[in-house]
Amino acid sequence: MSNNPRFIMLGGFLGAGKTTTLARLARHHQSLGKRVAIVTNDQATDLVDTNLLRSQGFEVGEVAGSCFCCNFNELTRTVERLSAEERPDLVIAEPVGSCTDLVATVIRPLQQVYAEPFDIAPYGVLLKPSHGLKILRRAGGGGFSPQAEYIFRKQIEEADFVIVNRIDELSEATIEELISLIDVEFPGIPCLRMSATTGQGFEAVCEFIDRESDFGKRIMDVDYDVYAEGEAELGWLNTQLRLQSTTPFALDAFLMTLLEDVHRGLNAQAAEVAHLKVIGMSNRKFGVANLVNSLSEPRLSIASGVGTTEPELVVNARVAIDPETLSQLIQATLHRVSFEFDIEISINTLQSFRPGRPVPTHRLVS
Ligand SMILES: Nc1nc2c(ncn2[C@@H]2O[C@H](COP(=O)(O)OP(=O)(O)O)[C@@H](O)[C@H]2O)c(=O)[nH]1
Ligand SMILES: [Mg+2]
Repeated sequence: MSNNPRFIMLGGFLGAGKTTTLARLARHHQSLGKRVAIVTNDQATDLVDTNLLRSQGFEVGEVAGSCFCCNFNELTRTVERLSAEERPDLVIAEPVGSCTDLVATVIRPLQQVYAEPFDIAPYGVLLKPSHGLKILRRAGGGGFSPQAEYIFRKQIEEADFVIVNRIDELSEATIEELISLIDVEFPGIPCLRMSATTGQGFEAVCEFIDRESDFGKRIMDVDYDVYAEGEAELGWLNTQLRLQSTTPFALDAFLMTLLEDVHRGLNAQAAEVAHLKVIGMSNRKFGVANLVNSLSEPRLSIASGVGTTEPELVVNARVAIDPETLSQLIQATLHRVSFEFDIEISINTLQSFRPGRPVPTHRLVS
């Protein structure tokens, strides 16, 4: 292996398990004595993932305001900031889950334009089984428009390898079906299976990521009109707020009640959830709840176990619904649940929008 920092990017749809996987990957490499820096990315500030990874003790730089591909220079500046004091051995990057064409707009430019050399790892894409099954079966009812499904497919097409995640929740028959659906539509792309939460299959993923070969070359045709329409189908919301109560309340119960109520509200409007997540933080303790599709239920992925009086919350929602409706629904639910828990709420920041048309800084197709 060269002495240049290794650049590992893990793609995949919203809620596929990217953050969970890269936290595991970062811990794994730290345990081998490596210095790891993580870069997160979003269309706006106040990211649950950044707060979550920092709460877990990782060094994290955030590229906020647009995706890596459209803000390539901010990606490289962020990596340079993370390298200012001590050069990392590894930079692990998580792109926005509605992005594709990342080989041409991030990996190739890192190799061909950026002056600092990186040792580029194979580009892995996590497959989200719940939406993946519906989309790849082409049976309809996937919850998203054909344009959003186009993005889902393009994400797989450019992967050096695909990881079917969440196998702890899948039967052997379903795993086999997913792998054969991928093989039929994207022949030749190696397909691994993993559970980012239990760690099953993780070792094989690490082995693949460590491979040295001519990776990051799967350049493809992309119709940017369809891509832009697919991204714009999603309503995006990021908000950061503070809760205040005179007596301690159970933070985890608040997070779950909030997501359950938002879920009910979105189901009433038949709005498909791509990813809805919330982190609550209080005195270095934190809890996280997630919902990754409309048919499942919210989960407390990390329990804080605390009673608290003044936690900070960050909520991120990516849902196939008009952003103004999403914003009103989430604000109304926040107020209702706070009232139920007898808590004062102050919303510090709130941004809600549809992602704009992707206009990459670079697009290298040769
Ligand atoms: N059961 C199960 N849940 C998972 C797995 N990987 C991720 N999750 C959960 O799925 C949700 C979304 O994961 P996250 O890593 O945030 O996805 P991202 O949007 O791709 O970064 C969280 O609640 C995770 O705890 C897995 O392998 N098995
Ligand atoms: Mg994430």
